[in-house]
Amino acid sequence: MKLRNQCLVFVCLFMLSSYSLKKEKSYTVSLKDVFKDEFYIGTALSADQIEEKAPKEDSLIRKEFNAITAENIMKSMFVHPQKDKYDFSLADKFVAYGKKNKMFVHGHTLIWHSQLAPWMRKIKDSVEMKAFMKDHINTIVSRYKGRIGSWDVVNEALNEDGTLRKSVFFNTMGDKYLVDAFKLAAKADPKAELYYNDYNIEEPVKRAGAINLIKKIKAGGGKIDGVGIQGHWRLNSPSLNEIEQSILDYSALGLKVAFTELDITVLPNPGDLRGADVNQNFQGNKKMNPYPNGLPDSIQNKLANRYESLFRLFLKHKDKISRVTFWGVHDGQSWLNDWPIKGRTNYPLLFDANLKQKKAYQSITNL
Ligand code: 9MR
Repeated sequence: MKLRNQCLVFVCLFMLSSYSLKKEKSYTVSLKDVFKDEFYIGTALSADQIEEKAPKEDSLIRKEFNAITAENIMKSMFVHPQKDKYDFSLADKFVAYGKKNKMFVHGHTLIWHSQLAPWMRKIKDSVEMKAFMKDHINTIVSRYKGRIGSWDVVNEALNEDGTLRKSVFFNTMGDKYLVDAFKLAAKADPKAELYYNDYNIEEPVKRAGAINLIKKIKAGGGKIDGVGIQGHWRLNSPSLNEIEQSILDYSALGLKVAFTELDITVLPNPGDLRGADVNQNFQGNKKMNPYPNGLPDSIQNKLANRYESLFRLFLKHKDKISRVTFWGVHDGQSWLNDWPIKGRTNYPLLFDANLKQKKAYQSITNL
């Protein structure tokens, strides 16, 4: 009898503990766990986040994401401010942060016309440019060999019509700089995955330009492993068809596809105002900043539906997609609060400015 009672107590305890475990599981759902068998779920980190300055943000980052990109601190002007001077203080912390938290670390970015140090803009000819690229790429990539899993080797080299941007790289070396950049990166870390990264390259005309560029790199003997579609998108565009066709087209070239800077603006864009003068000053114009005190439910729902349909598409092509990275952790830090108009309140991500999950978070994790 005593034994029977003991057994009963044991069974009850077991049932109770497995119930509370299950309950806990539903609380600890996270983006990275939900998609762990499909692709990495990444975020861009600000300098403060790399330095773990806000404990609440830090635990959210560690709970939700398994891949990181530095939003700014690895760009040329910060890591290579003068010809003979590199500054890796924050970049080292960024890479250590990823290692400590067992995250995939992505390097952004080696060759980009923007956020260059002033001295780089003065490079005049191909001899100087070649020497710069060799030193710059080799120094940075070798330093993190085996610790940075993939690199945006070249960022935003294309104009909207698919032609090559007249950057300081192009102006000094012609299109040869593209192949050279990929060769130099592969030499410095043969195992790192090398990406071409750009925005709007899901749109047909620019996509054709990107395909040409990738073919050119391959034909010249450069190693390129993937393409980064940035994904700075809107509620109604680009269409899912365009995005799907891009996934198919790029992977048909033998490349991995990553969505590298995903966010969705919910605010009007001066460019949408047909006939409006884009040079007009929209700052302080209430029409252009319609939700300063919170996002209405109707738009919150639209955002959730948009994210849901995007992730449905990503899941459909999970075999071709390596990573989906959001451009920031929460709405409060998004660059879209200041672009294309300064000082607005935008809502492009999955967590609001108080770090609360938005409906879009649920719509994705419920998939
Ligand atoms: O989010 C970045 C913002 O803080 C910087 O001010 C801006 C400077 O150009 O760069 C932003 O990030 C860009 C990224 O590095 C490349 N693709 C476009 C991103 C948004 O502008």
